Amino acid sequence: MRGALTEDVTLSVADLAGLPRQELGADFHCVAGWSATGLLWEGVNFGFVYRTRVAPLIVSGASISHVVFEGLDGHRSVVVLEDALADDVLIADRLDGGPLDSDHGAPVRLVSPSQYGFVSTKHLCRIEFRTSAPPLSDRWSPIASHPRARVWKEERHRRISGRVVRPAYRTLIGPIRALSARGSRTGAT
Ligand SMILES: Nc1nc2c(c(=O)[nH]1)N[C@H]1C(S)=C(S)[C@@H](COP(=O)(O)O)O[C@H]1N2
Ligand SMILES: [Mo]
Repeated sequence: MRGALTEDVTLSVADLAGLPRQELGADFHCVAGWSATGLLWEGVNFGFVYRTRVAPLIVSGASISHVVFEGLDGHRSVVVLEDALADDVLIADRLDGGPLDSDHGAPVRLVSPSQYGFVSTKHLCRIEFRTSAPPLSDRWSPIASHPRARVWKEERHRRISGRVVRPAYRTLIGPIRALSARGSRTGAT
């Protein structure tokens, strides 16, 4: 973990096992229309880690606004600090009673079930704490992801309303599921 901190913090998988554990029953919604229901996640509350390990190291006068979660495959999610500190945001290492498998983000992943799936970075390897929004690296795209991505507000995309794309995504659920089952996430953002 790094960013606007006086020093880097390293948290190993073993460290996580020793922190207060949280169980979280939740549904999970991909922005492209499919959902997984009734999941039981287990891990450490992100807010707990932030308050106990990160906050004491924030550079004096700095105010963290965004957190960037990075996966071993290069996937990145940018989360507004307020969203990251919600009660239901976990650094998870277990799902449905067993260790996370590689399909679902082993060894540890972020889980933020109130936000669309792309926020929940799998294979988490690095967390960066920022004092402003990182520059948008996306090429211009009509389906650029929404900065808050709150499911209850259907914040799927930055530029188009979630309700408008919903019917199109519905027709894609079948094909995307088939691709996902083969281990490819192409198009399934
Ligand atoms: N590292 C990494 N994390 C990722 C992704 C990814 O491609 N790489 N895809 C995201 C998207 S778009 C979704 S919907 C969920 C899917 O989680 P699952 O594979 O456990 O169903 O993971 C998210 N986290
Ligand atoms: Mo997704």
